[in-house]
Amino acid sequence: MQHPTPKVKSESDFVAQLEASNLHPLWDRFRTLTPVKPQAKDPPLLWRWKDIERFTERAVREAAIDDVERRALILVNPAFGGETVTTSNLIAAFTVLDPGDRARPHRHTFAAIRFATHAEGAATIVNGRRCEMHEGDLILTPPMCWHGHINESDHRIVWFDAANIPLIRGLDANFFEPGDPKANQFWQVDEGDEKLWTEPGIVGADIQHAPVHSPKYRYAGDATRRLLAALPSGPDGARTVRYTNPTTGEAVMPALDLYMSRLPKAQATRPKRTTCNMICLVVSGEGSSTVGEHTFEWSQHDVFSIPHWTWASHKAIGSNADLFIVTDKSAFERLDLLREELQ
Ligand code: 1HN
Repeated sequence: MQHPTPKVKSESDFVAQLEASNLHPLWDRFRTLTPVKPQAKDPPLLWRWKDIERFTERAVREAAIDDVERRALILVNPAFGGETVTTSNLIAAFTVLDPGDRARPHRHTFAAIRFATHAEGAATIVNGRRCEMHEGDLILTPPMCWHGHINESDHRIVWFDAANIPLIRGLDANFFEPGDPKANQFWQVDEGDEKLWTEPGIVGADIQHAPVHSPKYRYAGDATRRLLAALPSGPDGARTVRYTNPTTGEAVMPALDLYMSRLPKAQATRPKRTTCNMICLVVSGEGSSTVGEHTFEWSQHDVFSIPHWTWASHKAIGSNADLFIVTDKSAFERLDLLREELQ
């Protein structure tokens, strides 16, 4: 399907005169203004954990935590021409903290998350609640919630981060507030009100909460793994968990939406494409994915992107594989722009 060729051939001096008066003729711009379908700027890309890991040592030596806001290595697709973008609307990174490191408190309007890969002994404090970071735990830092990180273990810690910074920058809606790096009381908290949201299926009848994002900040890896083991397969052939706001059953945040898929071994999922964007972290297992015209083989802690409106199919090799998936799907739902197709 294409736009019809415009029948009007405008005199070029007319277009030039319009332009000089800050006017554009729609008939001349229609094709660029309204493409007939989404056209992702980026081809899909795979970042191998073993290539990232070799830089973590140097990052610790060269960037003292007290000199930097966050010690994160961001995954960038060169198709964005040097912009710090992983795929449209989203960025992913790995954060490195040495024993004793504290990443000072701050808050911002973009939404962010951490997923614990090698983070045993670390904690993220979110709005005065201490969230432990055991293997496979997900920690939300929703818009404008204060958060800081601490490594209280005797070993180096690495975790996976994701955020919707490119979306918020595109809207020019970013606000950022640094916290007080010397405020010791920030770190001296326990799980606090996180206790109100840990029991599945029950919530306090008289608890007030702002439903705009999840009031629960920590999603335990144990619980996710239990549910994945119990779930039937979905229409694409994978078993998929959506992380939800326990007060609404909807996505955890209005513009960042999170999933975990368990791929059965040796059976490719049905190819799917969607208008939203995805970043996949390989949590466990090995396998391959065909995304658009590219096929990637991946193993634990590799990361790959699925740009919007690009067919994607995944296959585990040997045994099951789990993919943690970061998307902007809830933003597309709210704008009534979500379209999905399954082959
Ligand atoms: C971020 O906001 C944090 O706030 C950590 O703790 C890592 C990596 C990329 C983009 C934003 C944080 C990040 C990040």
